[in-house]
Formats: sequence, C-alpha cells, structure tokens
Amino acid sequence: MMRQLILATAVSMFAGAGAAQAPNLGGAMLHILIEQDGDGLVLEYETPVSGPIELFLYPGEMYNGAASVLDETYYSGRYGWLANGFFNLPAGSGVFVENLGTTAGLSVYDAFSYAPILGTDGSSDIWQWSGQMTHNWYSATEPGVYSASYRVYVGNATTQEPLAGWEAAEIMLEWFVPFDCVADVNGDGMLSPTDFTAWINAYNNSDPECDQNGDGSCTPTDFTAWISNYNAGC
Ligand SMILES: [Ca+2]
Ligand SMILES: [Ca+2]
Repeated sequence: MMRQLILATAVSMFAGAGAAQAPNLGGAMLHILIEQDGDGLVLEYETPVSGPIELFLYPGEMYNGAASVLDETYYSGRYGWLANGFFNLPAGSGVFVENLGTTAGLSVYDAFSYAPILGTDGSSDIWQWSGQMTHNWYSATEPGVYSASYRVYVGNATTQEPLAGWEAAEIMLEWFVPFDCVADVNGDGMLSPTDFTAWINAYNNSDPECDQNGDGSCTPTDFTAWISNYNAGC
C-alpha cells in the first residue's frame, strides 16, 4: 500500500513538472555484444541489423536537464553495448571504444550523463565502457545517412593505451534521417505546379500536408509557407 502511494505521488509530481521528459529509445534495443575471447575482444550483433536505422524527431518534446541536448534533433538510443559472458581482464585495465571516423553532423552523447563523447563537440575520441548495458545517444539535425566506425579494445585504465598483445575488434554503426520534402504535397518525389493544387486540396480538407510552417495547424499562413518551401526547393 505504501509503495503504491509513493508511486502515485511520484507520478503526479512528474506530471506537474511540465513538458520535460526522458528521451525515447526510438524502437527495439539493438545490442552490440562484447565478448572476451582469450587475449582479444569479439563484437557481434545480438539481433541482425541490416542497413542504417532511422533517427527520429519528436515534435514539441523537450527533455529533462542534460538530456536537452537531444531537443529538436533526430536521434536514437537503440544501439547499446552489452557484455556477453564473463570478462577476466588484467588488473588496472578496462574496455575502451575509440572513434575511427564519424560522419560530420552526427553527435554522440553518453547514455547516462548526456555529455558529448567519441569526438562530438571536441570530446575525446576514446570512451571507456563501464561493462554495463549502455545505450549512448546518436543524433543529427539534417536528413542524410550517418555512420560511426569504432575500435573496441582492452587498454590501460589510466593511460587508455591499448594493452600489448591484445586483439581489438571493429564495428561500423549506421543511421539515417529520411529526406522529407514538405513542399512536395502530393508526395510524388518532385516539386511541380501540381503540388500547388495538392496544397489547396490539403488546405480545404485540413490534411496534415497542409501544415507547411510546422506549427501543427492548418491556417492561411501555410500558403505563404508553401511558396517559401517550394522556392527553397528540395
Ligand atoms: Ca510533387
Ligand atoms: Ca501551419
């Protein structure tokens, strides 16, 4: 009974806190299993991943505290590092992830602190994995295809230098933000005068495509916005 009361209080406090909330993973978890194999590491997807996964923007959502770095971005927390089996590493060592190359425009934030990591905003290209399941955040602000190549190795916990004689493993993760052309109202992949007719139709029916300025409603100002979007091109 007490537990239920506490829970109810917590929920109402959260609801009273306003719009801020926790970010969304964006879909099912996709784990990259890290396994020790003798003097080396092996990486493997827990479930097969074919091709880039989508980064999502959640219009109007604002996130709590440090998580606000994800506000108004396309992001995903689906990829996570996860231990597979037991580790027996030398004393004073740890497992590190090193950024070998990340597409410009892709930002990476720590799963828990939301601090920029792995080269984002001038941060170190090396990040230490705690050994726990860790879903870092990957975000972008523009449509496109993004990738990050990582080397995972056993290193000295102080200097982060790879331990001699230990074999590292590499993996490339991929994401995408779909190219979304709002002025292409009839969705045929081209901008043409027929989109004008389509916009009029969308306006008359208050279809979602009517909203050209992205304010969530269909009003006459969206006509000016459509012209502007049309002239801007796709
Ligand atoms: Ca069109
Ligand atoms: Ca609008």
